[in-house]
Amino acid sequence: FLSHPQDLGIVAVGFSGGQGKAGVDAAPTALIESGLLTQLRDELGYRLHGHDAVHLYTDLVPARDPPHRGMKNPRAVSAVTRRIAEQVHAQAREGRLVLTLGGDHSIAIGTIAGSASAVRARLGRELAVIWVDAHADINTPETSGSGNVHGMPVAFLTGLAKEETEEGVFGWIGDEHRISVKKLVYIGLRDVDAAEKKILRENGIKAFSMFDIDRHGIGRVMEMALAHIGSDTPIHLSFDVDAIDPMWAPSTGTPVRGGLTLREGDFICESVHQTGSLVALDLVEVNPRLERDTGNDLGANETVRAGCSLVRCALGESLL
Ligand code: B3U
Ligand code: MN
Ligand code: MN
Repeated sequence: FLSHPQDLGIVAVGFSGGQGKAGVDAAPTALIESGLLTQLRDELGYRLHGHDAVHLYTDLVPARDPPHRGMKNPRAVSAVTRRIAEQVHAQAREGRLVLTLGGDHSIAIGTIAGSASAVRARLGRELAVIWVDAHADINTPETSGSGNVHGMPVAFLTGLAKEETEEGVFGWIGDEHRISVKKLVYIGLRDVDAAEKKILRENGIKAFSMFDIDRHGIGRVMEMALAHIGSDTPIHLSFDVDAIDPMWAPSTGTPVRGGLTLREGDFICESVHQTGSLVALDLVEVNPRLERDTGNDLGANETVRAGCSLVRCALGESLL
């Protein structure tokens, strides 16, 4: 699906407004300083585009941003994700693979909106999404207990949550930005709200929880996940680092024990790479500050290191 598969568009997003903990905005810089982009260029042979800036989008954050339908920072998240959608779309329209370094997971409203619309415009195809996460992130504003938009992106992207009018806060999201619930697959779930379980059930959404991974093994789960999407379908992989067990990735806003091993995470990425259908990749929720501030530099460094490994695996590092 990529006309320039060795060209990699980079969107580095220092944004934390989809949840309450500062520091997730420092992730792109931490990932880049640990050598990620240099490795992608020098070891994996990618030509990089858009890598010279870490976007903070401070111009888009309004001074006053009171809750809307219970959502916290609604205008900031909407404006930032709208800009991200434009950036990702512009890179994807060139036929490049797009790598977005977050940022909290609310930014996937922008990344997936941008790649879904680009895949439609360029190929006339529907985008499939593989969402790797401890959480389902499919609350609507009305079902969310926290009001944090990083727990809602999938609801907006599938149209399960909508604004009544185009003037509404997320009214810029149109049909061209949306994905089908049929082309969505979850992997790694283990902390899903009751209302989210109902949404998953009622919409027949394919989900592989940690239970399924223990039962079948990650190899079989990836076969089933990719079979559900169907071969010859462009894939957007949205990877929340909290899918990985806190043993390897503790420095994240909402760590949940009992997660993927580092190898299982890498294997997911390798399997998606192997399809040849990957068009975009997000790595989100790395928060290097959380463990650093409690004096655990190792925890922060290990989390950054895990994130780098996931990205390299998705981009073909393990190919012999
Ligand atoms: N489901 C809860 C918690 C949560 C979602 N995503 C994360 N945490 N990282 C919520 O706030 O919607
Ligand atoms: Mn998430
Ligand atoms: Mn999560």
